[in-house]
Amino acid sequence: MIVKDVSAPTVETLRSDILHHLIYAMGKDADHASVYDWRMALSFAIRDRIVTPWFAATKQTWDQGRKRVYYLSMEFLIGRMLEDAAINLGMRAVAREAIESLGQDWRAVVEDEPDAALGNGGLGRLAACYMESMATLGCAGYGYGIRYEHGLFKQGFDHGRQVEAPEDWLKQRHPWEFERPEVAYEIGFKGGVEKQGGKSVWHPGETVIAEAFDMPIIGWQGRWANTLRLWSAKSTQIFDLARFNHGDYAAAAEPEALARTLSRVLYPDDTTYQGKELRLKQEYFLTAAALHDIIYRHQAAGLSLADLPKYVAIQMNDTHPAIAGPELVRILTDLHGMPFDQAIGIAVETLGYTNHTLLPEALERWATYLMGAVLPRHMQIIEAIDAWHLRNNPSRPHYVGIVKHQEVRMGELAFITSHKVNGVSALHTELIKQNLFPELNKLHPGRIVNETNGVTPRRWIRAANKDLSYLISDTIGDVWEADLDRLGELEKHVEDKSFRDAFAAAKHKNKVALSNWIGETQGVKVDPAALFDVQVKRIHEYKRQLLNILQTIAEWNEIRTNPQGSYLPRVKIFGGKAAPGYQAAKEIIRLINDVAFVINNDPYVGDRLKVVYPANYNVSMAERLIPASDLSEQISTAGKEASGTGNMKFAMNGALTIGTLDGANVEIREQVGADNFFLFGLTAAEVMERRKDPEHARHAILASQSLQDVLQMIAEGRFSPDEPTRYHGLVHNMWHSDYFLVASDFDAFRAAQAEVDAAFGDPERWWRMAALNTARMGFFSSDRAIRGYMADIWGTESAL
Ligand code: 26R
Repeated sequence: MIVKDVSAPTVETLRSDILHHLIYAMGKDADHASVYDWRMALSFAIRDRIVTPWFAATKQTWDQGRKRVYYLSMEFLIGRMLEDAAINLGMRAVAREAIESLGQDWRAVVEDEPDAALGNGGLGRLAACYMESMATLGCAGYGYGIRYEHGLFKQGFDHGRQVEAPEDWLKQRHPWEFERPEVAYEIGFKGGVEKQGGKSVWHPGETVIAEAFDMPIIGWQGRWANTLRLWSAKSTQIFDLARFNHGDYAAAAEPEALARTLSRVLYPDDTTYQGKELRLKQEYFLTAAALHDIIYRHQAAGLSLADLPKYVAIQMNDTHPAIAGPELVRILTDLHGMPFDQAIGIAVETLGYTNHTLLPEALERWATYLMGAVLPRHMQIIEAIDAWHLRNNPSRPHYVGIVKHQEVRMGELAFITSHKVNGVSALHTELIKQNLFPELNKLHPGRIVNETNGVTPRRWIRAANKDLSYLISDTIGDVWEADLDRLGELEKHVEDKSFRDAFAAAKHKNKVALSNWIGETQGVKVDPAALFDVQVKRIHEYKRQLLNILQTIAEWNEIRTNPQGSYLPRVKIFGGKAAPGYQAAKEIIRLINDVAFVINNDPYVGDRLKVVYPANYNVSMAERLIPASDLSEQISTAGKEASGTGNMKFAMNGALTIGTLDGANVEIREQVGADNFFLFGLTAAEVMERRKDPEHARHAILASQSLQDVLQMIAEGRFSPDEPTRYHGLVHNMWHSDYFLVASDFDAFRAAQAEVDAAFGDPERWWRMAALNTARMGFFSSDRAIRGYMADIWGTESAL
């Protein structure tokens, strides 16, 4: 077991460390330091305490010849690091006291840190939770990603419309990374392939350098730490001096600028994939740099390449790094002379593939001409893998290979080059088997496994919800952070009124804080006693924010037509970004903002209904909203949401879910109990059935007077008086297409919302339900998920 160096420092030591870094790293004295300077000094003081366990963990991994896990992901949506690091090191209280003793405000310092937003949504945030859990569990591993200069765009609203601005997290120093200029690999693109005496030699036409930046990821209580290694692109050719001397300064800098575009921006598109050469290059850039690094390390340890699967497990986070299969085969055959059959065997044993989506438009496919142009040798190898697979497996009637209709299908490629393929919730895994890869599943029974997603309780309960954390620790002691099943011990306290009161009080405190923030930043006054009904996630038609806002309009109508009725006050909170090119999603954003304006300014309504949509939802905003939520909206069309992870964060923090039988909602409902979950809507099977009726939308609308009224109002321009036709397209689509079955689920959704009202109106009942949600969510810790990966896919054991 590792020696830990995390006995929290005293306030005095930390204080003097902060001052030391302020002076010697920031070059400031206390009288002239800005919040930024203080944040840096504090971050360095905390970082110093990560380094020892980090070195120790790395050394132990090598000394013991441990198998290592490499998690390849185009996205890591980390958010802020300072407070999380302090918490995992057990020194948040000390850090806070130290910085306050220096006259600084803790929250101001913490919130000065920009989010590391190197991801779009679920997939990227999952990767961040998994890195933290691997470090907590002592699973020796590395994350590999891209050090994007600009993370996910910043969202603003202009008259309700989304506007995008570039994100700039590296404008200031990033204290959590270590640049490793000595770790640099040359990555090739394009060019041609030459046959030399039976051997293939790729001569790239372009090359760039991948340079490593390392971030230590510290686990709970500092017992283990891993590395997140992010690659930054640099030009092989620094500078064209000849051109410079001729006075052509722009041209002289061109090679550098071109190379750098590779790690310039994160693709902000998590829906449709448009065949972008740059995206393919980014994917190869990440994958090739990672594989070079892995192989280098393996060989430097004196190990044979034939033994790679004994020491290395590589996980592909969706198909984005799926070029890993062909690249590994290329390295083993072309560069190391291994026979093809042995090389592909090693690749399959080493690789695993996690699928995160069934949406056809999000499944990557590359035109063979593009793949052939950008990666000519890989294109040949892909064809060889396709032929090898066909040779070794009986052909099946509906078999789909890797290359079809002049496209390379990355899902099939990833499947065929992996020993395990996993879905991210029980339902999703079933649908992968039945609908996505039915034939491959029959050829390779047992290859598809399920690993239901999880989230880290350190960030999502302990850091984000201090009051709930203290209540939990006071009630059951404090080992739950590393053993979330222990939350189950809360159950016996749920019948205790004083416990429920304390639970409600913690929630109320968070709601007061959120109300203040909404007042200050959104200019909307909300009542903390109201029901906080929250839907935060990427804006997508399948996630059905439209259903939610239509229901909001229906409630508003109800209040207006029957103003004497008694209504429980509600605050509808929305948050999320749309992909910049996704017009339908952007229209939904605008509608929500238009509706919010009308309702919030309606004097009849007063406190009974408010709609708020703070711009630029990100990890930090999630940490603010989720602990203050009463109701979690998880209302996707059944069969579309692979898992969801926000759904887990809400329920852990004592919000009740209103949701469909989709993704992990199914398992959440099983865990918390059907009585403590507001279920509505068609099932995945019913959705498929319903779509067979080409007029399902019209039929559903005609059956619902309230939906007809709502659509009529939108069509008449009640929410867009300056442009009454604004939503004609949207309303038309509701009547004539409605692919995501908003109309079909509308009445059921309203009925479920009425049940929510009834439950919230009975505080005894509500707080019992809410507390039971927290008590029964232990299963959804990312520690459980990572243990599953270690046992079922990676074949590794904890070093702790
Ligand atoms: C551009 C393109 C190739 C692309 C498509 C889709 C890029 C990124 C995505 C993101 C998808 C795969 C994603 O984030 N999926 C989400 O993964 C979460 C973690 O498993 C799930 O919880 C969530 O249901 C799923 O939508």
